[in-house]
Amino acid sequence: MSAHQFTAPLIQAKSRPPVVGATWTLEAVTALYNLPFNEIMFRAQETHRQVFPEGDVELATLLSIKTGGCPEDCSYCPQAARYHTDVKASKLLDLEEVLEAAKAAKAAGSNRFCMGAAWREPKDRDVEKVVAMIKGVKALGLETCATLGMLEPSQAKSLKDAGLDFYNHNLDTSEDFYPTVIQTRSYQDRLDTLQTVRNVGLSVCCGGIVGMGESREQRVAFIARLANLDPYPESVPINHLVPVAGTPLEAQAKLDPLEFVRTIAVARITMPKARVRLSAGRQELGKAIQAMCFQAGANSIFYGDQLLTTGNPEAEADRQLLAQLGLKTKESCKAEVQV
Ligand code: SAM
Ligand code: DTB
Ligand code: SF4
Repeated sequence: MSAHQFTAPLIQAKSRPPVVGATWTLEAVTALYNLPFNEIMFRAQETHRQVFPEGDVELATLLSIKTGGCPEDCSYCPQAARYHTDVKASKLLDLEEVLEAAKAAKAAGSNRFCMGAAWREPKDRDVEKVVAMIKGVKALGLETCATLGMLEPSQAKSLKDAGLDFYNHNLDTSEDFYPTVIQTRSYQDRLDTLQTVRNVGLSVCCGGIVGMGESREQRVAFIARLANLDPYPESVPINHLVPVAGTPLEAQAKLDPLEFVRTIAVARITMPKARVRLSAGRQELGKAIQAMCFQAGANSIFYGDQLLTTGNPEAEADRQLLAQLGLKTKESCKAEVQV
């Protein structure tokens, strides 16, 4: 076969536009998951290149502003008070500590600073303190994100007025698998907070965890649910379960890494304009699987040596990986434009 014959069908397929504004049926998402591996990777790349031609990677740094002691029962979470893990509960950090961490994140090249608290829901006096943190972090020139649990409308409004850009609140899995993982709140509680957050004009960061023992069908339903949110989230963190000793999921069998890559690809195809973030569990994936995830359309990572309580690749290792793969960061792209 000549080179010309070989490239012709690829050029034809490349013109397929990203699917926007569609309702994703379970059948359509199942069909994507079932594609031959090279085909799903090709389609994810096709979508990714059309929507993000610069191919940059967003760097988000996480800080646990209130660790442990959480009253919820999320089976995966080392911060739930009822499980006996190595996590020590601590009180809300001071403003100065948060701003020091944000300055360090900015100096290391982060785009976004995400503040996470192990709360079921914040009290109004907690929100006041987080408002001061958001204002301080914004003043440093970073995008801000917070994940504080369920919110009342007035609390969401206070956060928005303080300059918060994103609120992270995950659906975590499919509606039918959810009660096997969490009993202290319902799927509808999560959807209600997401609506509250949208109503005040905040951008939504919403994703979940794979590898908790859910079936392929349940992963399909989870991704379809995210993609059918109207509008779908601007940021989609896909966490790989980190099985933490002392949690009910500590001995969960590991998901096949290629199934994780497929999940990233399906998220990219069904939510073309979202930043799809490789989140918890990235350290355990290794370089080759991470590289495949970037090929599958992931374009955001948590950057910094620590997530909330679990480990993350060292920032230097990430810089080397991105350089090895020839991937630019969002900050470096911005700098090029400004020159
Ligand atoms: N308490 C708030 C809440 O639940 O929305 C915010 C913090 S919570 C730790 C944020 C997210 O971290 C969870 O929704 C879950 O997706 C992820 N997460 C927590 N523990 C994890 C683990 N062991 N492995 C993977 N992801 C995890
Ligand atoms: C998200 O989906 N992943 C991040 C962020 N949102 C807040 C949290 C991951 C936490 C992993 C477990 C830990 O480090 O405690
Ligand atoms: Fe609490 Fe959030 Fe952990 Fe659930 S995931 S136990 S709500 S900190």
